Amino acid sequence: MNTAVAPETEAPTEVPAATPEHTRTGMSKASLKQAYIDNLFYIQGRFREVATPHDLYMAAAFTVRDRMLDRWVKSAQVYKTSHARTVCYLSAEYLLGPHLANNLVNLGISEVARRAGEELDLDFEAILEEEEEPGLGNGGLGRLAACYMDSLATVQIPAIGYGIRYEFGIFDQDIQNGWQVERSDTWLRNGNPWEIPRPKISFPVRYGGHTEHSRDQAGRSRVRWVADMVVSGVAFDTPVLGYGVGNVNLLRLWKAEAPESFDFQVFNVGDYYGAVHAKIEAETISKVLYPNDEPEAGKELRLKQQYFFVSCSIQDMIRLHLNTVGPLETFHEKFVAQLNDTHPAIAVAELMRLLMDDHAMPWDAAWDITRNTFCYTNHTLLPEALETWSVALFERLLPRHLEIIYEINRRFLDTVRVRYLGDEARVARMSLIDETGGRRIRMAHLAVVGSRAVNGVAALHSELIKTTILKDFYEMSPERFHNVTNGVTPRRFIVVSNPRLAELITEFCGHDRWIRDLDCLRDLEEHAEDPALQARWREVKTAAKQDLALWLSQHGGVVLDPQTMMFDIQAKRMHEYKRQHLNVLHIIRVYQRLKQNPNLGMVPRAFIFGGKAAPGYYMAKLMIKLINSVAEVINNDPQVNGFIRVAFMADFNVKNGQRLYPAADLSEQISLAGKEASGTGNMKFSMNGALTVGTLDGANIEIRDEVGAENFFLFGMTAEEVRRKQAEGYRPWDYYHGDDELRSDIDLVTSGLFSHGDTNLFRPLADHLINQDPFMVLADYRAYLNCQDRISEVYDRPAEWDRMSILNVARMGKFSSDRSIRDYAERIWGIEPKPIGI
Ligand code: F58
Repeated sequence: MNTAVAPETEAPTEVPAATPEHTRTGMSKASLKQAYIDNLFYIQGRFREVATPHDLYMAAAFTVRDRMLDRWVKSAQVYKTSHARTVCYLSAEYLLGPHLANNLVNLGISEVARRAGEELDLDFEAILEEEEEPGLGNGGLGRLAACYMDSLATVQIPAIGYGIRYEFGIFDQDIQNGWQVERSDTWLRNGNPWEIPRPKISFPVRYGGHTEHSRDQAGRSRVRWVADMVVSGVAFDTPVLGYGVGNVNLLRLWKAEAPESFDFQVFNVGDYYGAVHAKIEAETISKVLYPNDEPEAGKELRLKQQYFFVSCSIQDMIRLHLNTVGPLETFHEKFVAQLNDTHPAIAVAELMRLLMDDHAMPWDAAWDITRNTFCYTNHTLLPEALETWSVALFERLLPRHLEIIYEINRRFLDTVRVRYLGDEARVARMSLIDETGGRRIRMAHLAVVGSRAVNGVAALHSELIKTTILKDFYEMSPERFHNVTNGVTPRRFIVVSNPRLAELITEFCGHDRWIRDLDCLRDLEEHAEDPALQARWREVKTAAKQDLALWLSQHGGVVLDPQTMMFDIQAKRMHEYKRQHLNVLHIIRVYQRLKQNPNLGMVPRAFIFGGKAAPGYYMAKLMIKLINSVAEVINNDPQVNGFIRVAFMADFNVKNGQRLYPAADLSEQISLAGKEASGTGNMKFSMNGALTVGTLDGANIEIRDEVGAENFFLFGMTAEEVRRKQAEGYRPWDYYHGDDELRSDIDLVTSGLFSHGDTNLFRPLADHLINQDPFMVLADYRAYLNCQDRISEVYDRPAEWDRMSILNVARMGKFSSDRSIRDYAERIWGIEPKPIGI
């Protein structure tokens, strides 16, 4: 059954509806106008003349939300009555980005809404700009969850995304004197029109205390957990509409509150401050997102957050199941729960606890259900990013879960012993408890043992998992290991962020099917050498560069020339493994070449960076300072600034990313091979016609396979070469001493040129490179430079560049998150689409 709507070009037009439309659901221009005026008046309580920009935005948001609600209710009804198997995506992070433009696209009413806005004399762009984005994530992992929510709805898979409604999302980044300064993100300050609070959907979540073991009348062992703290998790629901379909899924985020009764109890005995304190302590749990891109070792609040949202979510799933399908014995037939990294891995113990302690199920039955419910996605190989929690903290916070984990471990290790007789070293390696040093719980092991399937996020990553961090588990049950290469949603990352490109693609493909079937972009291939398309392609790119240049000049003051300059962009979290400093060394080399030969005749380049550093990550913050310091010198040096300029875009988030991707000529994906699990920025840039300079890391490998090696600028060591070099003993100082240009570039960093004479400021960075260089910047430096020279040569041949750019876009079908979700649905979840018509 094809339930997709007609393409947007055929979407409701200005033809008056035959029967009068409802102002809350009608899609005609007249209905939208009336709805907007009504919402401004009846919801915001304003008439046009006194409305603030925020009022104007809220009225638009409610107008759009109304149009999603009937589809939402219909979806919920169909899912419920058909007992549809449902995916529950458990993720501590959702980096959603602004909703309004995206929902307009998915409803198919962007154009008609724009025209309605014009007739109401509204500044459509200003309204879109007004939206505060929910930044409930750190980076790739959180953004992936958001892309997957869009695709789940679009490919019509019944799904619930569960997470935390952080009051403060990822910090806003300011740049002051070249340094990152963090400001708290107050995204809820003016209200959030997209969410619906559900005060009646609330669950108690307990912490601390002790357990009591007994036997019931039938002689079965029973456990009672007597906790010493309880908070309530309250549901806040956001509808997630698929593109061109009637399916609306649910994003359910939990807010922590003090349970009312608890409050009064304390108050009644006269301890007013105690009651207030308890309330604050409870509400702290969903207060703030941890802004780190590695796990926060030992932070009690972080573990409380994880358990908080997991417990609410599993209780909610049990409630839904008991309300619809019935006995808990079939729980795993109704639900599959995907663990987005180990942050929700405590769910394994929580489901066991609820089934056994609250629903009196015996261990084996409970384990069978649990093991068949969960699937686990790993997102990192970095050893320091593998989450562990001290047994002592667990014992204090979650004593019952610790008992369950011990029992899971005891039973699991017995099977290991039987399988590998006498191999106690293997038993120790596979244990859920790390006994080396202080005793710690290995959350990845808990996730693997408690799951039916395990997957990595790109082909290389999934292979490396099997040979490194989860080798023993792979050897024991290879059939449970999978790969699902990440993807990104083309709705947000092409249609919303690059409407000119979207229009051009539609024109040359002759259809807009590509928006929901990205493989259709292949239809562009035959036009790759067509001068007509190439000319238009270049116009679109230049226009996007103009937009970005204008924005940057207004926010930070750097002036870039979009006509002559290649826009060379690296935008992602600041991290040594991502090697922003390798990029900086190239800039310094070009700078030195220009200083030595001002008549070099090079391709002018704008080097643009964006990315946040974890607030406590000193080296990453120093890299930001270095970029800004190099920018200051170069941008103010008239001898070179006609050829090169450097810009750091402050506050790289989803909204700002949407300004960058369309404007890039060159996308920097230069992590050390074997370190970036997948990367998804690489896909967003390439989808927007940027060519990639990249290593054979993460999904870069698959991008190169798809677009063709001749359309990708490859450099650097392979993961295997990296491994070998590390095994041989890597000596960065050999590179430093063996390459005059490299030495001179690093020496310039510490010369004081970029630090007003201070030769110490960047010393830690340079010393670290020369002495340790854990991410082998020096080993890849020369290859990177040579590759950059080739890139400049090709950029000088516009027809060739344009052809490569068109082919990149044409061959990006694989990297739609729709494909990823279909992979999960078919190969891991065993779920069929449940189409809902419009
Ligand atoms: C990222 N991980 C990977 N973690 O680094 C990236 O290669 C991959 O494309 C992406 O996941 C999606 O699979 C990532 O973003 C985090 O941000 C965590 C936040 C919480 C603490 C641990 C890291």
